[in-house]
Amino acid sequence: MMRHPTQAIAGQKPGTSGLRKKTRVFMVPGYLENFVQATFDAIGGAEGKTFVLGGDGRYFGLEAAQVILKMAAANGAARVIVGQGAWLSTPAASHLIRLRRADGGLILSASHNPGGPDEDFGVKYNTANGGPAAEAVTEAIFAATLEITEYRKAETADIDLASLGEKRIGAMVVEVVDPVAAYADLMETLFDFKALRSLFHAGFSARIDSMNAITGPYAVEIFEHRLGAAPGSVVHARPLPDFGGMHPDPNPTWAHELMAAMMAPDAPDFGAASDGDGDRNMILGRGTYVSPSDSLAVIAAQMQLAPGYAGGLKGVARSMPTSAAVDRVAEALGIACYETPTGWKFFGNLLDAGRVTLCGEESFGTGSDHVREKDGLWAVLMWLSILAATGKSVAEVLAEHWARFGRTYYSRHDYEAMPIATAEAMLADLRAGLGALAGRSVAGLRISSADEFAYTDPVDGAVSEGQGLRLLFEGGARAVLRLSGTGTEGATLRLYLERYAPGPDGLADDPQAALAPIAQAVEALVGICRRSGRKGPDVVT
Ligand code: G16
Repeated sequence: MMRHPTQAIAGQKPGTSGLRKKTRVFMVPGYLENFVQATFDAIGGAEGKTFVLGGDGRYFGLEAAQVILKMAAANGAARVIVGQGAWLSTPAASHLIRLRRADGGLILSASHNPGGPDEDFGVKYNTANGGPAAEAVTEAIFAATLEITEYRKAETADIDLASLGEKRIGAMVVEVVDPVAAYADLMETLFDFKALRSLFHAGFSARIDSMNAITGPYAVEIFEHRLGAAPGSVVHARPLPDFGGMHPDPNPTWAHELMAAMMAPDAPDFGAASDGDGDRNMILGRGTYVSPSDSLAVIAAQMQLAPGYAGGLKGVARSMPTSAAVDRVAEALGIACYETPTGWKFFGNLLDAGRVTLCGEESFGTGSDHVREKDGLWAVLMWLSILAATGKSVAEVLAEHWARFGRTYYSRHDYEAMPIATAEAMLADLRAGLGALAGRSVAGLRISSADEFAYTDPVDGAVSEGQGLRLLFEGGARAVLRLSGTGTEGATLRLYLERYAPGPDGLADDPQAALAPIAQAVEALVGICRRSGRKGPDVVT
């Protein structure tokens, strides 16, 4: 074991989901080491503990895994369970932590951000419940990064992570496991694989786009091998260190190949895309895009069709910027609906306390209490289960949902890589004027209330402030503005727009047209384009 003197490095503050930086920043000697040591220090040391380790296969992941293994050994860990090749999707890592009763896990990913030497890398610590560390833990990690004076790392050759089985670094066991098997088995316990096999057997066609990232091997095993989808149904199935140049963010902008295929006349029945680490999903039908907020609401309404959820839902939770579509389902079902800040970590306590079964976010995240992360392939299996049980198309399922509950038009507009000062000034000005907005009309819309979202965790009472600026308009339309906590370049300003149409008329409008008056009112008030010189958003979901 070697003790290495080190010095605090500024800026190692975990964001919405772990520490994300440019890969080259992580590659600077000592950078990763400092953060990992700070993590061990913040959780009371690694002595005698068991951890899960893996990531989405992106550039520098293997090297980072070797560093972490040597550091875990030097810090006295008893065992590290690693996915073969240092591969684990985020939901699979969450499952392994729970299944193996590990003390925690380290996930090597920058999620939906591109990968490669000039792109992004990230490290996230998950706790024993399988979920992202709560804010108290990430704050303790950040505090430890500021106090660090040394890190510990075993001086030893790299461990063979290509072959399965148990290896050792000194007294610590390194257990290399199949990254896919346990996760695929878990899915079999939640969904009726026999019914899904019959669906594919009857000629149902799907295009599952893994975006050259980690879900490839999982999707091939589950959809092609276990469910009998036609070979080749999973595209971009091989995880590549740079994702083959793809930006593995499952939204209409970045998953444009899939969008084009699904909007073509010969489109398959169903389409879906995953992100880098497999926790996000985008759902499509032939000629149909399902907004994530709608996907959450549809799943809430139909989840009991899957055997794992036949007993019904305890409650649902959504992040504040996610549309209220699921709230209407919760009301109809007579179950609780919680509104949390952005970040899956805020669902952890609700799931652990048994208050909710289903959680979701507008940022293409959906999941249940089977793990403590959002789970992209789970959402795909849930949609397939709904289609198999109802015999309906994606478009029909959506239309029927809107006819029953009304439609919540929804869109998110992202302005990426803005100068930080410009983005912060816009929000600061809006914040400063919030108190005077109620009753004011902008661009023909009257503001009924305006505030900044704060959250008190109903389980442990923890308070999170500054979680997004909200503008409510008369008639129930809403705009939310906040800065992303996951970007690595400048600031990403997110503008979330929504408007409820109760039906029966006006359920089939174009979402951007339906939301344009709200976007115009925000522009008049905040001046995102005016003040930044931008012509429009970079990403529209
Ligand atoms: C992470 C979080 C999500 C969050 C998303 C966007 O997802 O886990 O809860 O909604 O980032 O956050 P922000 O708006 O702050 O960028 P992922 O898939 O990147 O881990």
